[in-house]
Amino acid sequence: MAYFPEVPKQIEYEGPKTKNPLAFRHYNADEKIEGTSMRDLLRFGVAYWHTFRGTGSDPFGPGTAHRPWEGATDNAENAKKRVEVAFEFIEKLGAPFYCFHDRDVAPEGANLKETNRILDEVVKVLKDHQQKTGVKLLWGTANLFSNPRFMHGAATSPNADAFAYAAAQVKKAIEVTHELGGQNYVFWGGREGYQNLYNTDMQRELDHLARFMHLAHDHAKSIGFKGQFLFEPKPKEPTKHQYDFDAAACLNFIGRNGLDGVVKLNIETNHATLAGHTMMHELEYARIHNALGSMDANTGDLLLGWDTDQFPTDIYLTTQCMLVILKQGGLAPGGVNFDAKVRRESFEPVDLFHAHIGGMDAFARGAKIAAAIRKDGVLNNFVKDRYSSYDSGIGQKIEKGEASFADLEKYMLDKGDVEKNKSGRQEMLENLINDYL
Ligand code: XUL
Ligand code: CO
Repeated sequence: MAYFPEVPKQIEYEGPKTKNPLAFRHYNADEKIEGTSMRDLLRFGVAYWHTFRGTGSDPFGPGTAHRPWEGATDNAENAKKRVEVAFEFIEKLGAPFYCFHDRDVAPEGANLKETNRILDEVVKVLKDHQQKTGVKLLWGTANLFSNPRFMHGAATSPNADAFAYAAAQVKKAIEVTHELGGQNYVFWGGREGYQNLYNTDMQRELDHLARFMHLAHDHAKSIGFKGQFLFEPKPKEPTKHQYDFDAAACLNFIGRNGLDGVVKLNIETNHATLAGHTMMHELEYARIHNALGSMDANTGDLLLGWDTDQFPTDIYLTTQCMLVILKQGGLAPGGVNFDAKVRRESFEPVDLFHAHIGGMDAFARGAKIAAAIRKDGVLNNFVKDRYSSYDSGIGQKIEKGEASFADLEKYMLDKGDVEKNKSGRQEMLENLINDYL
């Protein structure tokens, strides 16, 4: 059965001149960038929650999305049928990966036991489709935020029962991620944060969150799950203050709680900008700490201050992302997951294709541009030269730890003043980047 009859069997690469909206202009899976195929460099993932569960609802009205395959009830049968829809979509698009929360793929039952049983049923179908299509699971995660039991949070809830339920749920989610060959497991805070410090013991909540992660890691080890754990920063929404605020806050949490090397980061564009950072900043901050694991690709809106999760189309943005990703030599075992949703007004199934094709092309183009910039070495050479005063003389001594404050004082007393500063040439470099677009 074809759920997307107006879409050909395979979205093909037709090159930049094509007028076909259901074709790639830049994403050419086998074409190599810096020696790696685009398929293996970009490792695109489709987000089950937005693409197959998104309804287009907003606080002012119910969903608008026209999804003819959806039944009226959210039961196991529907969930299994939806897997067929999902895999038809992913296969036609040619994305190698998908990502899900437990509750995206399977609904809750009357109690935890039944919920787990339904999940197992759906996981069988997912596994079957993965085998048939070759589509792989980039990461799994657990939804610890939608059900009212998590009204105060999950691992950071003041209610120990909520912690226990969340633990049981994550245990199961790691197990099914393992069963499906998932290459990573994501922790996004959900409601792990607070609205008001008058009613919050921040110390205990943070300790509980650390305990939770260690327990998750212990369990992963005990079942032989070798996937990478990823923590996903986000500063606000749904709580006023999320504990996983940004890359720096997450890395501080990871380092302070003995989770170094155990947990890396999944960086999301709209979360970066909500935290007052550029995406490039967040990616680079994670990279220099050896913690850049994966990314959730999307974009916010300059005029709107919330998590709009739009598909990325801005070539500057994707070029900046790819400059960092290429510097790291790729994201594997992570990837580029489109944590993005079509607008409420784009309600037809084919809009899901237009959105993903645009996002994939934007990243492919950004990758080519970033590779060209790197090939010419202009930025690299400029930065290298800018710091060259540390390559010899007093700078080298500072970096090697061979100069004390007294030595530096003597050096400056002898010299009298700073010799010369060089221009940062910001505008020249910005012009130069435009040459490559
Ligand atoms: C929420 C968000 C999540 C995570 C996974 O803003 O980004 O969908 O990516 O829980
Ligand atoms: Co995300």
